[in-house]
Amino acid sequence: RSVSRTPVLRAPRRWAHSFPQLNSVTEHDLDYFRKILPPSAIITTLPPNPSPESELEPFNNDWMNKYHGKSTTVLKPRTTKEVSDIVKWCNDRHIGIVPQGGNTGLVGGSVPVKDELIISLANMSKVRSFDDVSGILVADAGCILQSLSDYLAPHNYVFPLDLGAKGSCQIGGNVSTNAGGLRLLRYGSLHGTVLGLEVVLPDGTVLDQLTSLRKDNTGYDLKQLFIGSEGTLGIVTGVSILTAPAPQATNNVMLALPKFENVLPLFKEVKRQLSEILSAFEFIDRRVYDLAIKHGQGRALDAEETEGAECFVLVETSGGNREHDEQKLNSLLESLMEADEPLINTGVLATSPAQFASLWAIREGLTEAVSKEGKPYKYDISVPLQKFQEVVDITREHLRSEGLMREGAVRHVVGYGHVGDGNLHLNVVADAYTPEVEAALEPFVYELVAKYNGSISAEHGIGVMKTHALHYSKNAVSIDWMKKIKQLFDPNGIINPGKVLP
Ligand code: FAD
Ligand code: 2HG
Ligand code: ZN
Repeated sequence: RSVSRTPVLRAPRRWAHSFPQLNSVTEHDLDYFRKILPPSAIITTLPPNPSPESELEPFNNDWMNKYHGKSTTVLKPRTTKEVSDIVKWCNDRHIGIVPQGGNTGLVGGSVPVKDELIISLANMSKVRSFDDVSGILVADAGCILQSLSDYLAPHNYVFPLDLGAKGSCQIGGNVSTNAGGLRLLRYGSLHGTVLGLEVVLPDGTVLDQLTSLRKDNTGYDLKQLFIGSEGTLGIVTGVSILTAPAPQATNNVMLALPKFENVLPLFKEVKRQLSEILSAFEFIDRRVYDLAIKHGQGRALDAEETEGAECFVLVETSGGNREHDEQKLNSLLESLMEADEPLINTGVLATSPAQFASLWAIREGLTEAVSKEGKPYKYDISVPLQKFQEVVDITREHLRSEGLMREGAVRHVVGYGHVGDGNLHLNVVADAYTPEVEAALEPFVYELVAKYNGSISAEHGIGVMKTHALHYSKNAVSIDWMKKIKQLFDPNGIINPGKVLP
């Protein structure tokens, strides 16, 4: 395979980092928090009764253990009123706040930069209402995604969002990151499915936009500002969302491809033949497939079946009639296998619920597999589909030319992602997070993305990881208006300081 020339590096345009002047939480603040919260909702290392540091650790360190905060205090309010009282106090006292959901974010947005107060939504986890005619669900922001899916199942509805972190991530965190996930191809983004939000603004005011209307053209759609703003404009406390009728039949098949070049013609053919029942089309390169198997994510396909495969595609169908869907899928497989120049080596069709789950486990387990293998540098990018493999190969070649593809530095460069959404997850698995590896990767990867007119964040967000690189995907006028919006909502800069904006 030919590897294109590496792009010419330009010096990164860095904005001065604008972390506001903020105060630390004191015993005086705790006296106030104790008036509104029970002892079980406060974890603090401050006197007079300090909790052990270990209790704060899961809140101060992110999922990858890459970003580390130094917060002394975590509060777990139970109601919107309690959130509002805490935020108002912090705004008056200029105390920084980090809103935290399941802490599964992958860009360091959910942990403090310094010693900001952490407000965890974990104690706000009730379903407020569900209408089984419209499918509209209203829930507290701290509801865990999996528990919402479980709640909907007996009503024959599904949540329009699904992702590997579903066992820990919260709907408030999903909305705040505008999470994409595995069902976006079918149900679209949260910008479309979220109908209303309840948000505590940085001065403590409760913005109640928790409507359950499908249509509402009454001026500015304020809720959209909070979807994907990563907790920098307010704390989401309630979410109203349109869920979908559960499909009557779901099937999946893992396709092994001899070469990457077949992915796009395959995508075209799969879309043409499966049309309305296609619900996922996920790309997995060979190296990351092998890591998934090595680290026990899903059951390995037959070695013979995967021999010579350069990559894999997981296709899922969701439809209304099992017989009809299976017929479509079978005839797709037949036509693919019988073509003069087959696009696939083989396809493994799930024939039982356990096999269906196991095929998904391979895909959903990739993130965990790379984390078990080493320290992953994650680049969650939008690039033209035909460039997916090129980006992975160029990055590997670049690291090789820098002398970093070796033991003690970088172990693997892998790619996987949501083909249907044009979203590649480029993961560079290193032995450790080091300035040397980071300097080789950044701005190299961002320059590459810019060359393809892509986005430096397709779904994980900017967090603290990419604030300095925002300009690769947003022009100066856009960044200027983002700053004005931040200033308008949060003039004291207390909510999630140091995140998103340069
Ligand atoms: P957190 O990590 O706690 O927070 C994320 C950001 O949102 C932070 O900036 C935080 O301050 C803010 N925030 C959290 N809750 C609130 C709130 N109530 N109000 C205001 N701000 C808030 N992401 C995808 O898009 N697609 C995927 O397929 C996907 N798969 C993943 C798989 C794994 C195994 C892991 C570990 C992560 C994955 N992610 C994925 C990333 C992550 O799960 C999502 O970003 C998720 O939406 C974060 O939710 P959370 O509750 O964990 O939020
Ligand atoms: C996924 O699609 C998630 O699995 C995580 O967005 C991607 O691990 C990653 O880089
Ligand atoms: Zn993803």
